[in-house]
Amino acid sequence: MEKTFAIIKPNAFAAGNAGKILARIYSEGFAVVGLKKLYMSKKEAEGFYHVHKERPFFGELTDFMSSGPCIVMVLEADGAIKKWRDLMGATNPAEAAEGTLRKEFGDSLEANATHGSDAPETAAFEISYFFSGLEMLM
Ligand code: FUP
Repeated sequence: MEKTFAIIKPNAFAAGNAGKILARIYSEGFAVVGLKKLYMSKKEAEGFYHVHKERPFFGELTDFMSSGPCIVMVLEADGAIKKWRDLMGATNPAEAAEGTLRKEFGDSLEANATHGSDAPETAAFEISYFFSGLEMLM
């Protein structure tokens, strides 16, 4: 079994779509091994997205991620990293396929409803950034 890190981003949380997204997570067969609501500070968002710090959109992206509460999660499944990225769809909701979360709940490239780790190394960093071992006991 593989673990990945996921976020229900501030736009999806504020729109009241967290329940629908969680229902999809369960119906697609993920185990939710960690879950909490938090309201990231700007500094916390900058630390999370540090790999993008030289990119032109870093300031706006971290403003958005610290603009309201979100739900952070650790999901487990066979091939969880790819499985979750497939369920999310393309980064830009305008390009995401029918049936994907970003197509249904995304508002823009930045406010694209969900986040998911893109590789085992990023999953390990992102999980440890938000969760302790105690918070993932099953
Ligand atoms: P993804 O792995 O699908 O989340 O996409 P990226 O790592 O390419 O992008 C990270 C975050 O930056 C996404 F939430 C989308 C956002 N982004 C922008 O806001 N503007 C851009 O031009 C590109 C990405």
